[in-house]
Amino acid sequence: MIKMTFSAEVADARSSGQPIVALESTIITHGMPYPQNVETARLVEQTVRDNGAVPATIAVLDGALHIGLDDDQLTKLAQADNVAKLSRADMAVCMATGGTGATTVAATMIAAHMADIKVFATGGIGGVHRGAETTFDISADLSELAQTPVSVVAAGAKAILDIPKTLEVLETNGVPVIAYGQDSLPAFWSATSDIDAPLRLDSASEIAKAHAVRGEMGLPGGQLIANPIPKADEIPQATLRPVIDQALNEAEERNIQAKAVTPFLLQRIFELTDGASLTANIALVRNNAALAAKIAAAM
Ligand code: PSU
Ligand code: MN
Repeated sequence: MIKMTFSAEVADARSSGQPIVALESTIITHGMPYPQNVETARLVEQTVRDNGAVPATIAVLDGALHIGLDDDQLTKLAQADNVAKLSRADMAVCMATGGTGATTVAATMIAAHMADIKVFATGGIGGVHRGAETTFDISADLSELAQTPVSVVAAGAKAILDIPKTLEVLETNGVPVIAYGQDSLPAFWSATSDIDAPLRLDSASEIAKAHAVRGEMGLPGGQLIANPIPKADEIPQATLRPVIDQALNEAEERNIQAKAVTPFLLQRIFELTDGASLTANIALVRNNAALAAKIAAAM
C-alpha cells in the first residue's frame, strides 16, 4: 500500500551501509522564499556529503513517500505553490489520495524511522507558541520527539516560540535536550540565550552513543541536539527581540492561525531584517547538516 521511493544516491547508501542524514522539505516550501530555498537545499545536501554521509531530503510527491529527491524533484517542489505542510496528522491522508506535501520535523522523523535513518538535520524545531495558554498551539514536533527514535540536530527551537514552555514540554515527555559544545541553549538565529540547556555533550561520538543507549534501554523517542549557529553568522538576541515582537503583533492583528503561524512569522522577520534572518537561517542549517553527518558516521 505504501509507496516508498528511494533516490539512486540513497538506495546506493542503503545497500553499501553508508551513513545517511534525513532532511526535511517544509523548510523549502514554507520556510524560505524561492530561489534561496532550492539553493539552500542543494548546499545543505552537499554539506552532508562533505562531512561523510549521504543526504535524504524527504517529501510526499503524488502520493509516494520519497526518501531522497533528485535535482528535478527538488526544483519543482521549491517552485510549487500550495504544497501541503504535512505533520503526523495529515501525512497518511496525503499519501492515500495521491497528494503532494512537504514534511515538517514530525513527518520527516516518521519517514526517516520508516527508512531506518537515525539522524536528521533541520533549522529549528517547532515548539510551544507564545500565548499557547489560550491558543493551545503546541507543535506536533514535540510529541514526535517523544515517540520516534531519531536524533534531530537543530539550532534549538525557533526564537519566535516560548522557549521556557517548550523546554518544559520536552522534559515532561522525556526528550533529552542536548546543547552541543556549550552550556547555553542556542536560540536559533542567536548562538546563545539566557537559558541553560538541560544537557550538554561535546562530541558527535558521545551523541551517537547516547542515542544507542536509549535504544538499548528500550526508551521510545529521539534526542534534540541543540547546535549553536556559528558566532560569525549570528544575529544577537537583543537585535532580534523587537523584530520578533513586531511580527508576533502583526500575526495577532491579522488573526493568523494554526499551520500558517510559523511561515508567516519567518516571512515577516525576513522582511523586517532586510534578509539578514534568512542569511543566518541558511548558515545554521548548514552547520546542523555538518554535525548530523558526523553523528551519523559515528553511529
Ligand atoms: N526550521 C527552519 N524553518 C522552518 C522549519 C524548521 O529553519 O520552516 C519548519 C519545520 O518543518 C518545523 C515547522 O517542523 O517549521 C514547525 O511548524 P509548526 O510551528 O506549525 O509546528
Ligand atoms: Mn502549530
